[in-house]
Amino acid sequence: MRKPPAAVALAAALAAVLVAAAPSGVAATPAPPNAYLYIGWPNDGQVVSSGKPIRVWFGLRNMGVAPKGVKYPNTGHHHLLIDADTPGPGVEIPNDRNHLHFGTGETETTVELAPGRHTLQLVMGDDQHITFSPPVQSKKITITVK
Ligand SMILES: [Cu+2]
Repeated sequence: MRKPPAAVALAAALAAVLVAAAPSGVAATPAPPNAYLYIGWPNDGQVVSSGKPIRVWFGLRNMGVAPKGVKYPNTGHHHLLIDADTPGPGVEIPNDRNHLHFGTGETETTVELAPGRHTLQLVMGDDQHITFSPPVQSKKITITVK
């Protein structure tokens, strides 16, 4: 098998870099003015008992909740990030055990976490699970499970 000429490989690498560097916030849904997202419970620094579900309350002001797939101005749905960083504006929020989607419009949940320290943070996503611009996200809190 022949290797591609170095120039072709370089061009491909450069194209990959350009795609990765493209501004991601351009097409993001604009955030409603004064949107404010917060975790109502637990509190930052809270110590909770292991072995039982931890209730998490989602607080949101100046913005509405709509199920996933429903495009309506100034609405979105909640995402709870566990031990993860927010992805920034205009980015599709991953869907895995560290990024929980609440696509039917839930405003609270329960989670079970292993003993230790964990961070929790909320971020709103639009009808397509894409973060707003600017992002609507809560303060990241740390809790201890023991
Ligand atoms: Cu979502």
